[in-house]
Amino acid sequence: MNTKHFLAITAGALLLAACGKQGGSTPQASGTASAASAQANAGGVEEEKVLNFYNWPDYIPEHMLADFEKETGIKVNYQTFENNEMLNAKLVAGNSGYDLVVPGSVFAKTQIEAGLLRKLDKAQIPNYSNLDPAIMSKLDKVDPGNNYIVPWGWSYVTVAINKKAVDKVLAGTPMPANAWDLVFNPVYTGKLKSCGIAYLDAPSEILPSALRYIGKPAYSATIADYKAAGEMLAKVRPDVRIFTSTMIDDLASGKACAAIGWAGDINIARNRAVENKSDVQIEALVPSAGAIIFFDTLAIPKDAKHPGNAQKFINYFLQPKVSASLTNEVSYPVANKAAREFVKPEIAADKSTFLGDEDMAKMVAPESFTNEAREAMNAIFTEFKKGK
Ligand code: N2P
Repeated sequence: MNTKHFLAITAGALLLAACGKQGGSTPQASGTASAASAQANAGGVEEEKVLNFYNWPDYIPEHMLADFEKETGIKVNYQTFENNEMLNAKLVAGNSGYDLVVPGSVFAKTQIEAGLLRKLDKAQIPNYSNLDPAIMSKLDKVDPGNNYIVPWGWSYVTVAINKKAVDKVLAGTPMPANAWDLVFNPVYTGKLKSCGIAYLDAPSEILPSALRYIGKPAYSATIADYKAAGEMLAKVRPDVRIFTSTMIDDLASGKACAAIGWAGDINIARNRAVENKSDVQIEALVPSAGAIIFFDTLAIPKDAKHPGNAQKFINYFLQPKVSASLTNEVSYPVANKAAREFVKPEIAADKSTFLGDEDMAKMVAPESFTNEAREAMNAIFTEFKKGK
C-alpha cells in the first residue's frame, strides 16, 4: 500500500517515516498461552482477572474489549473521562481504582515526574517491537527511555465545518484564508453563531490553539500569554453555544455548524452523516496556519491493582490488526508500524486523517505544560466559559 502519508518527524514537525510492508518476523500474537492463566504481579501475588480501564469517549473499536475478554478471560470494566484535566485530577488524588489510563502525552511528562505512573515491564509486552521507532523517539522527550507510556491514537485539534450550513450563513462572505478565523474571529463567529459553534470542553484543548492564533507559542510558559489568549477568547464567547468533548452527534445531526474538535471525531461525524444519508456535510479542515498535534498514550497508574492485566491489554492492542482497527473504526492513526498494511486504503488516503508532508510540516508537535501554565489555563478557561 501507499505509505506516503504516514508520517515521522523533521525539523520539529512530526512526520511518520514512510515504510514498506512488514516482514513475517513481526510479532503478531499476544501470547495466548500465558494469557489464559492469571499473572503474578510485582509482589508475586496472583491478580484477579479484572482490568479497570479509563479512556476517552468514542475512542475504542466496538469489539476490542469483548475480543480481549474472550482471549484472556480478563473482565474489563470500562469507563470514560472527558479531558486530560479530569484524568490528571484522579491520578493526583490517587486510589483511582484504574489499572489502565490514557493520558495525552502533553500531560504525561509531569505525571511521570510526579511518580503517578508505573514503569512498564517491556518483557511482558513482546508486541512492543511493532511500535514505530520514529514516534517513540519523539515520545522519549516526555518519557525518557520510553519507560512509562505506549501510544494509543493520535490526531490534531482543528476546525470542523458543516459545509452547506457555513456557506449559507456566510452568505457570500468568502471563507477566510486562515480556518481558525471561523472560530476565533468575531467577524466570522458573529455569523456562524446562528447555526451553532461548538468548542471542546477543556482548557488544554482550546488554549494552545488560541495562543497560536494570537502569535504566541502553543505551550508557552509565560502566564501573560495565556491572559492575552483569554482576552481574545472573551470577544467570541457570546457566539459559542456548545462546550463538549463528545461532539460527534452535534456535528453529524447539524446542531453545530462549526467547531474546534479532534480531527478523528470530526471524521467520525462526517462518516455518520453520510451513513444517515443526511444533508449534513462535515469536513475536518487542515488549517494552512497549522494545528496542534496530540498523542494519547496507554499508561498504568502507580497504585494499579492489576498492572499485569494492563500489560496484557497493551500487548493485545499492539498486535498489528488490533491496532489497525482503531484507525479503521474510529479514524485515529496509531503508532504501530506493523499495523499500517491493515489500514483500509480509503482511510490511508484520507488527507485529513493522515496528513500529507506539507500539512504535517505546519503542525505543532506535542510538548508539555508547566504546572503554572496548567493553572493559568484552568483559571482562564473557567472565566471564559462563565463570561457571556
Ligand atoms: C475522543 C478521542 C480523542 C481524544 N474521541 C483526544 N485526546
